[in-house]
Amino acid sequence: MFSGTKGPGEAESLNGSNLRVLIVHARWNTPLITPLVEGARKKLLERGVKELNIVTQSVPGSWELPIAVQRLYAASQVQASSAPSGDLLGGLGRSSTPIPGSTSGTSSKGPFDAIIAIGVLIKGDTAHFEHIAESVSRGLMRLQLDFGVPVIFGLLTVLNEDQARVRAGLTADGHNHGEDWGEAAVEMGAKRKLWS
Ligand code: DLZ
Repeated sequence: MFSGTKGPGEAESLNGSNLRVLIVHARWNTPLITPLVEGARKKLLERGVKELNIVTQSVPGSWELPIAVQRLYAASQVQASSAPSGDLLGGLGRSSTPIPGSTSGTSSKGPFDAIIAIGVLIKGDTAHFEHIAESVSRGLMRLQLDFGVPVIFGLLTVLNEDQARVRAGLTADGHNHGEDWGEAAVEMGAKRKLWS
C-alpha cells in the first residue's frame, strides 16, 4: 500500500476469496495500461481472489469503458440465471488482449462483485480530453449506482506521459495505482456483500 499522505490507508480486512472481479481496460496507451492492469491483478490475487474469478476484457479506448462495463455486468447477471451458452464477447473467461497474466481458459460464472475500469487519458491540444474524461467519469459513476456494484475508477487523466508513467509505477519514485484499484475492488466487493 502507498505509504505517503495520499492513498486510502489500510482497510480493516481484505479477503477476496469469494469475489468475482471484472477488469475492463482500454488499449489506448497500452505501455501504460499493461502495468496498471498487472498491478490490479497482483493485488486481487494477493487478497485471495481466485484466478478463475478474475475476468479481463479490453476495449479500444477509454470512451468505450462505460458501455463495456454495462454490457459485461448485465451479461454476468444473465449468466447466473441461465444456461452458459453464447457468452457475450466470445466468452467472459477469455481475455481479448495479450496482457501477461490475463485470464485464459474458462472462468467461473455469476454476477461480478466488483469491476475495475482502467484507462489512460493524456491531455492533448484540444478539448477532446475534457469531453472523454467528463463523460467516462459520469458514465462509470452512473453505472455503479444503477447496478449497485462497485466500479473502481481506474481512469488516469494526466497532462502528459511522464505523469502517467509515475502513476503506472514505471519510474523510481512512482507508484502503481493499479495496485490501489485492485485493493479497492476487494474491499468494496466484500463490503457490498455485507451491505446487501
Ligand atoms: C481518440 C483518443 C485520443 C485522442 N486519446 C485517447 C487517450 O489518451 N486515451 C484513451 O483511452 N483513448 C483515447 N482516444 C480514443 C477514444 O477513447 C475512443 O476509443 C475513440 O474516440 C473511439 O470511440
